[in-house]
Amino acid sequence: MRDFRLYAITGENFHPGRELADVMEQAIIGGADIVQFRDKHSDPAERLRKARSLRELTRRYGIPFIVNDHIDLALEVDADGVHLGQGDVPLEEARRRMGSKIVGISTHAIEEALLAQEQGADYIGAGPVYATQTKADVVAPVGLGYIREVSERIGIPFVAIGGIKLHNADDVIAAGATRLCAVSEIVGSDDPAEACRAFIRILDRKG
Ligand code: 3NM
Repeated sequence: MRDFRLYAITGENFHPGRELADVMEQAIIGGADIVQFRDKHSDPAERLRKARSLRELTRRYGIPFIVNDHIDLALEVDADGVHLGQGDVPLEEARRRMGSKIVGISTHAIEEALLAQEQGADYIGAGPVYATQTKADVVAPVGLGYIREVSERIGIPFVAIGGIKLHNADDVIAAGATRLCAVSEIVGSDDPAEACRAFIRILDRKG
């Protein structure tokens, strides 16, 4: 897959009154170079409408579009890939259905990361690095130690996620992350473009 640095995930209830695609367009303008549609609450029709609008948006900007969990939806809107949780569809089944498209998976322990790599994931999420309010029933924070471990032992791309903010991004990068993912710090911001620019400045400083 094409590499990326700043992974923006949609949030629910973070942008009242703002259209989802407009918020994500601001994120892209600021430097987000991959977008995931994560939606746990919309009804199917609303979910399809949002997914279509984000597909159109990401295509216009030429960046990958990933759908969380819903393989049918990913295929229906011709997304570039799907992102799985540990409790979702098994990775091998997702691979079968997605073919050469991107399949990513969240991991919270090195055993999960090694298995994902062995099973052919294109990338993994590594987290939650810090406590997060954004994901319900997420495991306890894994801390920077997990980022260090993944950076040393995993060969496929990994993106750090969970409680990543502008004020702690430097520490996450120092632990070995070269790709960051944030939900609330981007879509919860009054100015998602500026939040992304600030993340990119931090990523640029690295090294
Ligand atoms: N996945 P925020 S943490 C969607 O650890 C998600 O797998 C996680 O939101 C994982 O940037 C998380 O607002 C939520 O903390 C991240």
